Amino acid sequence: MIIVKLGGSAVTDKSKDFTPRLEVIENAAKQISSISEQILLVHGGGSYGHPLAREYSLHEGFSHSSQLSGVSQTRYSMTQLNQIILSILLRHGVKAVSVQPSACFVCTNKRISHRFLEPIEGLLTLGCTPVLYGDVVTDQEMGFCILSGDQIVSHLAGALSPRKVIFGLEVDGLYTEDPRNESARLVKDITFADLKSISAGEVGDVTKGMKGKLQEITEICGIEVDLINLMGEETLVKAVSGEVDGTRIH
Ligand code: IP8
Repeated sequence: MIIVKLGGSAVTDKSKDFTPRLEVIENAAKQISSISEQILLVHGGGSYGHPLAREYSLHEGFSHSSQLSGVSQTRYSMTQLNQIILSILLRHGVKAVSVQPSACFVCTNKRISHRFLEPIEGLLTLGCTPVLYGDVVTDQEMGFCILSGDQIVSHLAGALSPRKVIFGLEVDGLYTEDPRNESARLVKDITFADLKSISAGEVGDVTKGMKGKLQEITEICGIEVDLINLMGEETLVKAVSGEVDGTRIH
């Protein structure tokens, strides 16, 4: 089994609220439909999750009842993105089944502390492709919090021991520094121990962008993690077959 994260910056246009990148989702779905190995999918929030979460300060937990409308709207919005992705996967013949993360995970101070994985395990046993996403979940200390798709991936990697984990991004992989800097170089191969040497940015997302992603990847230690560009042709299929066109972390 392989866990694949469809990054929110890749599957949505982050410059326009509530705008999916249909061609990127199509490209991913087409590749997923051609992979015979079992896949568990998790997608990020992009412009369906982060602007609302920021507007209502959902990442800071409950402080005022005015935030509750933000909880409802963000949940609703993430479900809409999830349905768009599901509809494209189904059209490509993938046996995709949506799983609501806020019904499977509870956090304490923003980290998963309780989980109910039987529905996910059951779907995998049947041969289905569970599709989870970053969500607003109950937090036993903070009332609620934002649970990133990346934390879901690292948690499920620990619980379900996939053969590998693939993060699909809107850039080619991990860079030595912010890829917008001219001096940034793509890292093709790196060990978990050397990840500390990478200075990643945390701008944009309520879940800390690439910096947050690297923190979660560090937790996966022991299972190969590949970072690929989701816009690239066949990058997902190639990573599954071991030909990583991006960054391989081991
Ligand atoms: O894009 C965040 O998930 P991520 C989800 O995987 C929300 O960090 C609701 C902002």
